[in-house]
Amino acid sequence: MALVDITIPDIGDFDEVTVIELLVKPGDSIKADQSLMTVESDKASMEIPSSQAGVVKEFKVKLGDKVKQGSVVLVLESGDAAAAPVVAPAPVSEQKQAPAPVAPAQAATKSVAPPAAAAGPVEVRVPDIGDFKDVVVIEVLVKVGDTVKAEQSLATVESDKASMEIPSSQAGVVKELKIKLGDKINVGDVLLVLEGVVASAPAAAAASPAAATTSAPAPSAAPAPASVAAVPVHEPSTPTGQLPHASPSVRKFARELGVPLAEVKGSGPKGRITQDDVQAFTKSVMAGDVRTQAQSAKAPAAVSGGGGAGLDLLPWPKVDFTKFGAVERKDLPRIKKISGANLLRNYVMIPHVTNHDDADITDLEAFRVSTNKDNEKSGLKVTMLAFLIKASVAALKKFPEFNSSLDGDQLVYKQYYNIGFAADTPNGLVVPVLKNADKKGIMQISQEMGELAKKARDGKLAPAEMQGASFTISSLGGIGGRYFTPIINAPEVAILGVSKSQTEPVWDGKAFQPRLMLPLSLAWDHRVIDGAGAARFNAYLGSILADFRRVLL
Ligand code: CAO
Repeated sequence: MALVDITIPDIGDFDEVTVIELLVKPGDSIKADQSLMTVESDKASMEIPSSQAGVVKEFKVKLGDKVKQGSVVLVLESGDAAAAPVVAPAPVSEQKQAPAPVAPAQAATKSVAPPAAAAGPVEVRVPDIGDFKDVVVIEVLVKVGDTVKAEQSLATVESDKASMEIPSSQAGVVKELKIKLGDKINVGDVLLVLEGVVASAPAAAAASPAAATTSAPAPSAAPAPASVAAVPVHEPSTPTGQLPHASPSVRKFARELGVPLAEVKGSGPKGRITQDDVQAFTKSVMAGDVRTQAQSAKAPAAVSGGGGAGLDLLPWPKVDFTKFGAVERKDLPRIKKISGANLLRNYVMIPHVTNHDDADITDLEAFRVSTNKDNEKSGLKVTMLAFLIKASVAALKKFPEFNSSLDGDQLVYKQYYNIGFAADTPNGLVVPVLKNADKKGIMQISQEMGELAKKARDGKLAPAEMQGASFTISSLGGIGGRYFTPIINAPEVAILGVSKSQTEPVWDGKAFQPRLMLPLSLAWDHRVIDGAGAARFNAYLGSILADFRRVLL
């Protein structure tokens, strides 16, 4: 029994590569040539084979470590005493049995020299890919008509131990592709024909190895959806002995998104995972159609017995509507996409309760009508909403928790009274904010509200005009209906819904009197407000609307 250090063999011109997957674990018995780990640069991934048989004693590297030729990666307990002195495996070219990793740097840098200042079409050939023969084209990354830069990856090729991207030796426009998926190619084979090759192009092909491998743009530069960051990054620390079948750029793309590649179904030849597969998987997870293993592990079971930590809903029903009749599809307007996401969060995350009440606005309406008559010439019209804003400010002052926000275990009481009001626009719902309503009279409120509502309808509201509300009113009074349950506009804690007033018989103790009654629907966050407080708020608001002089008290 002897302990043997297994080192990284000759990996060509690469300075450093990253350990991305461990394929064995301590205690495993391994054969000579068996793959121990996968390492990766931005252009190639390759498996590192063991130079001899034995039992894995200890890893000297972990995922994410950078290694280079000669780095000790593993200690092996070898049964072969003769093998004990072996410390560093022979360079690739000398290894007879262990299929050494290809030196992909050569592929990336030692491109076939382009003809200088070529005017006509130029053939781009397979560069030196080390000892590998008959590598299979598993991905063609460009098409006829594409403009390619020097060093841009043209195709991914693969052997049973490594996959690598073949860069273009120069810039130009792809005139003709000479390869297709599944082709077996060798050094010197023509990959494609480029035209419009410029005289300066050869300079790129002469770039240093490091420059050649780092300057080439990754073929998959799609931005990662921000929310995908929430998906735990795939950490393949438990060796599976089997790598998901994907090219280096696809692996990199998946890692950037935190996509567990092992869970992605490949649609390429022999189940190879393409960038489209990773994107489709990400979309499915985002849409809730698919769950990663990590998400499943965190979520409760679909039936009773779950921990209640997640919603654990059934997938959204998928219906082929055309089975039932003609349909037309239209994209949701931008505002609806944005407001929809906000409304959903608020609806799901806030324990809403709604109190309904009526306010007697008979006298207030008479005052409003006479005020409008007095101001007829000015063109400024006062609607009930202006009075509701003013009355709400009085109620917010009396019940300050309605003008607060929840921040962890603290309540933030605002000492300003900025009232948002929902406005219906051709593009969807927006909520302009009337600032410092406590400092303004009914006429000024009416005027500013009119201006904000017009801007809202014209789609000209500035972001600042939709921010900073401490309470919101949603009035459907101009349209109709009797009570509704508005959704609280987080991080506010309450919202007032107002419906159309109508004359109703109200008992005055002796007889029914015709009174103009305004339906009020106050939705509140039960984490902050109690039912009794909400009932008091509504009653107080109603009392002010019934007799506005109470504001002065
Ligand atoms: N009861 C009876 N009539 C009412 C009323 C009420 N509660 N509120 C307003 N009215 C009347 C007004 O007096 C006006 O009458 P006249 O045409 O005779 O003058 C008419 O209804 C139209 O009012 P308005 O809607 O133009 O003005 P407003 O100040 O009441 O509302 C605004 C302005 C921008 C809030 C409104 O136009 C609007 O967009 N409302 C929809 C809000 C909404 O979509 N809420 C739901 C959000 S949740 O999806």
